[in-house]
Amino acid sequence: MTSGPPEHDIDEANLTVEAPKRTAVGIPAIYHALKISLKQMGAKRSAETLLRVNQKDGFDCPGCAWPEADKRHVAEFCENGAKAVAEEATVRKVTPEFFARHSVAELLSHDDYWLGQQGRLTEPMLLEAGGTHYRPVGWDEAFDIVAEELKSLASPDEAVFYTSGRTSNEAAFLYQLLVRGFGTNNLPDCSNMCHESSGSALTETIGIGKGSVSLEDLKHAELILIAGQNPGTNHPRMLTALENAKKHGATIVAINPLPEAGLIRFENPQTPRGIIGNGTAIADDFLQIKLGGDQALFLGLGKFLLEANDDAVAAGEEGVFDTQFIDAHTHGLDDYLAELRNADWDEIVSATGLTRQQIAATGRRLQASKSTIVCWAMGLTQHKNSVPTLREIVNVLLLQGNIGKPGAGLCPVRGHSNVQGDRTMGIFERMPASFHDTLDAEFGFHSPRGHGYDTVNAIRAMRDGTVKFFMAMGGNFVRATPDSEVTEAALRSTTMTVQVSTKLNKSHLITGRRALILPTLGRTDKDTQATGEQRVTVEDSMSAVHASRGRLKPPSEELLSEVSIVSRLAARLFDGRADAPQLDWAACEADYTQIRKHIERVVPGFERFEEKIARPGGFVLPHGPRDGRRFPTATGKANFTVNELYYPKLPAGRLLLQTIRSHDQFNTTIYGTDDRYRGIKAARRVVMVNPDDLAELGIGDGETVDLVSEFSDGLARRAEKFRAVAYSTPRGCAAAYYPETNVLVPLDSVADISGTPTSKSVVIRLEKTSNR
Ligand SMILES: Nc1nc2c(c(=O)[nH]1)N[C@H]1C(S)=C(S)[C@@H](COP(=O)(O)OP(=O)(O)OC[C@H]3O[C@@H](n4cnc5c(=O)[nH]c(N)nc54)[C@H](O)[C@@H]3O)O[C@H]1N2
Ligand SMILES: Nc1nc2c(c(=O)[nH]1)N[C@H]1C(S)=C(S)[C@@H](COP(=O)(O)OP(=O)(O)OC[C@H]3O[C@@H](n4cnc5c(=O)[nH]c(N)nc54)[C@H](O)[C@@H]3O)O[C@H]1N2
Ligand SMILES: [Mo]
Repeated sequence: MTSGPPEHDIDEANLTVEAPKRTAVGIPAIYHALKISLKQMGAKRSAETLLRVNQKDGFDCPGCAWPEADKRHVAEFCENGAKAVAEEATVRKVTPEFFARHSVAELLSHDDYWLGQQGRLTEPMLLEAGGTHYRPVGWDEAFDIVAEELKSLASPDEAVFYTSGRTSNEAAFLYQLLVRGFGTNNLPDCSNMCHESSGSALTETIGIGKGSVSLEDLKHAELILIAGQNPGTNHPRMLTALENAKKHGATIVAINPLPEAGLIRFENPQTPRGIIGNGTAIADDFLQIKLGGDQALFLGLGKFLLEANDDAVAAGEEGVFDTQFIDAHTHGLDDYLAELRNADWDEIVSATGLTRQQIAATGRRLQASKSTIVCWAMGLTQHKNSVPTLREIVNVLLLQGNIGKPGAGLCPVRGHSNVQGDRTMGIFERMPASFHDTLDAEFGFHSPRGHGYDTVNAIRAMRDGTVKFFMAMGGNFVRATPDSEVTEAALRSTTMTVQVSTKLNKSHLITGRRALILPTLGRTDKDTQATGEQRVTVEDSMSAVHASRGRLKPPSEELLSEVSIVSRLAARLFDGRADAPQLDWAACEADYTQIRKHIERVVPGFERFEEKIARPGGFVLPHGPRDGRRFPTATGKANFTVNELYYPKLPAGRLLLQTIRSHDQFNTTIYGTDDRYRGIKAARRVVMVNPDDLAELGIGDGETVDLVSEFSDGLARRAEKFRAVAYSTPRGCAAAYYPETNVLVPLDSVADISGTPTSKSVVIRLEKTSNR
């Protein structure tokens, strides 16, 4: 039934390449989900678990942040949700004996797949200075070690506290309080590498960094543009929503350098038709855009609408713009229109790699649509010009009044299941003054006001010796971050690294002088405290907050919840200090409703929190633009913006590399070795390249090459031994998987304004491996 972990690392020699699939999901998806789940959990635990994913009395799927539909299917799970659950609910265990058997050096020789597949962490472990092996350590001793280390720092700003996006609202709220009580705003999070560009662009233009649509809106949209997102793999349940939208007559346009399977055609395993039929064709049009060309595309779409508007007005017809909306709710139209008039079609065409006809066809769809939604993910947020790109999207939607009306709006599709909620709770290196004021009043202390480090600045600060202590609430910092070699050296130069984790990963092995692993409960685990079983809350991509309760017996009696870990550390660290936040940490640990009472008083939108999460499906947080076309920006209106056109320009013989997820991974967690929809099997070190580029570079399909990154700092960053695979992608644009390629992403190559690493545009050259 269940089977043990893999004995070997991935053998890249086993690579096979098949034709990419044209359809996503369907029966093979359920089959694959069950196969993985049976191996990790066995039949009984599989049934107990999978049937409770995203159900109203169950737990929130630890996978992506796509919202749950009101009318739930018996099993509201998808293949990748099932994999995420199996990964966490596995019966495999990493015990103290495991650490006694394997030295840190030996573990480090294994790949991410092997490490993650070993099972759940079961006991707190300590790596002493100069030690070769982790040894078990009691919780009390572990907290003492951390508290003493923190107290020994010359300044609280010498510490950074990272958060990944699975942490519950309750744990996140206490964690940021702990950190601010300690005296720093150094709270980088995975969002800095993810949707930070969305937050930056939306806060400035519409006054709130969150999406403005609901599932209901998607159902009633006339036009949906999906740009820079691969939902078939990363948000499979979104395909059900898109299928529904199609049933209601929506037109869907996919904008992507790669013809991703789910965007083309979708078979819904939850409906009989999906099982027997050919599925629903999702995209009506596919714009195979060049990497980084979306700013130019949306500029072109705005220009198209302006020209159509001019024509209509000249002919005495009704214009294309929603002038009522523009007059009442926006600011800056004239400057924007001047930008559009100045824009050059030839430049737009060459920046996008699309034809003028293709852009005009999408323009006509926009013109005809009374309600348009734009969805996006990492393909738009991880470029140098990501913030300007997203501002241009806002511009286009504002022209037609597509914000704050049914069936229309902005839809950034979030990654981690509670990454949006963590932000709402204050996990951010620069929260607004209003948050600090309320926090200080609630807890009778003075929180620091200076901005803290985001992820990239935290790495720089460790590298430069200004930060000496690193703690992570989940995640896998060393693998998720750019410039792996620089980041590894930065972490190694610290005096202590502390990882609160569920599963073994490389961040436990690339450590400061001393290191601690603090194992914790996951979403699926039952969380029992002094007053009984606890539930937590999470917020999805559409601002809906709901409760989540794990049901499974935790993998070890030794595990503490994230809330317990934070509370006990805080009690140790503050130990009666008069200037610390005034809070009964033990009472919060014993009863999470106490934490929710504080959240209710500090975070806007959480009034009657406990009562509202008792309702099935929870509640939706307020959102000015969505709820009433209220735009809390500096101008009090939605802002049109003017953005200098930027797009990547490649030197001859070079490629622009985007680093993406395969179908068998969740970020740095590798579930398996296949990227089924793209036809890549049994290996991960592949680089997908346009066949004409391969021919021009004199590289054969299947040949082994090194990827060499070229950046202005002149450093040679190299990822060795990748197989070149001919693939449908625009000329000059290549793709390979993350995290194997993070070594190529220069630390200083970040998006303007948001500081997000440019993981989707890395200039590389290919060198035949044998030539070295
Ligand atoms: N199963 C699974 N689910 C996940 C995750 C996972 O790893 N596995 N990760 C979660 C997280 S944290 C996140 S943030 C999301 C990520 O979800 P996605 O953003 O879908 O993930 P990526 O694999 O990075 O894919 C980026 C997509 O954008 C396209 N793209 C790249 N550059 C451009 C561009 O310049 N323009 C356009 N138009 N398109 C471009 C790529 O071809 C690809 O289709 O998924 C979440 N859900
Ligand atoms: N090159 C490149 N780099 C990227 C990206 C890219 O597209 N390309 N994408 C970026 C994006 S969008 C993101 S979001 C980041 C992801 O960055 P992270 O969030 O840091 O990475 P994950 O791989 O999601 O973290 C997995 C680890 O989290 C721990 N974990 C899982 N569940 C829990 C839990 O409930 N509690 C606790 N305490 N720990 C838990 C496990 O130990 C597991 O090993 O990576 C970024 N890096
Ligand atoms: Mo993400």
